[in-house]
Amino acid sequence: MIEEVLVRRTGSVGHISLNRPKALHALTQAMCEAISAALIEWRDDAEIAAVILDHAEGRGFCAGGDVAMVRRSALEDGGAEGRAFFHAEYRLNHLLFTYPKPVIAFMDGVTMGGGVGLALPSRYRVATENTLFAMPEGAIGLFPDVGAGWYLPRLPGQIGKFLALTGARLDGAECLWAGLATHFLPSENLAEAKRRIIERPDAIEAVLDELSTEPPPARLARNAERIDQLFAPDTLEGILAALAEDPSDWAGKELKAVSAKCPATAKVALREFAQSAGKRDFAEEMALEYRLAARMIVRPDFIEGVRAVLVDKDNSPAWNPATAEGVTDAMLDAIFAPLPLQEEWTPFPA
Ligand code: QUE
Repeated sequence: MIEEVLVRRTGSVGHISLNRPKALHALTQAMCEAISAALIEWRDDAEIAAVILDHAEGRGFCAGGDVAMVRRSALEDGGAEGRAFFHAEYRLNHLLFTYPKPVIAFMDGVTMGGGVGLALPSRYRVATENTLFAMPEGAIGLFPDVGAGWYLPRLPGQIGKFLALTGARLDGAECLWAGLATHFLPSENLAEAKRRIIERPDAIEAVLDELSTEPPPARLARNAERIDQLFAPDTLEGILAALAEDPSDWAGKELKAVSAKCPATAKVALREFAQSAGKRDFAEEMALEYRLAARMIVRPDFIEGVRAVLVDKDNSPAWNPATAEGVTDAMLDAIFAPLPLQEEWTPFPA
């Protein structure tokens, strides 16, 4: 069997490469566990100074998680296998967030959902001309997870709400502008960057600075002002109304994007983000997101969303509730409620 994660050490640098090219390196539970095991081993290994996180062959850094499996699990075992996957994935996200050594993530291609959860907690996040970044969960009736409730509300202005509600895809220049990436390198410089990092793991920042180039202008910067205006309302209804009242083509296009996404996902995201400021630490965020995942994967919207996007690929999901008004506070209360104590998410022991 070809290993879905390649793990090796070169000198004093640990090197983890996602290697599931047929699925754009979307994460499985086994991949999350293999990455976590390597990171835990290297955390306490005095000879390891830094960790490189990239993908092996083919396109894409990481397209997300194995949501087709999660859907099957929801249909066949009440979501047990799906919850086990998210538990393992969120432990990995938290391990990266709290990791004491520098991790350099190379976002050289599709970086969505689960890939975002690997890249954003990494100290150095390298975008390229191939980077395609998104939190697209609204298209499948899931919710912005893998720590999105921590990162997105901390982006400038209303960019985080914009990304969550529209599923907008950002390129590498936009990722750098928004602070999602720390560096922009042409992909032709990546092999040299990794070689020099392995040679000088004490000089990562200098290596990346030196091999960086000026990115093209970020489209997102031009739209930031209207994003901050139109996505300012606290409610989904308010944002939809603001977009509908704006006569520009841009607002019309974004209104269509938001309206096509799952209304329950959007309202879960808004409540998740509103609670973010009150979080003391990232573990608290992941415990909340695990509750949300446990509830969302067994809702009909998730079954339907994955069907429409990944199974039948007709891209015409029928959401239920179909409108913002249909998603009530009582539904959200049930989705956000604590799990029974033994079922709550916990991080790896420190
Ligand atoms: C929205 C999503 C996901 C998505 C598409 C969306 C997602 C995800 C994948 C994905 C893509 C390719 C694969 C795979 C999964 O697509 O979360 O296993 O091979 O993981 O529109 O949220």
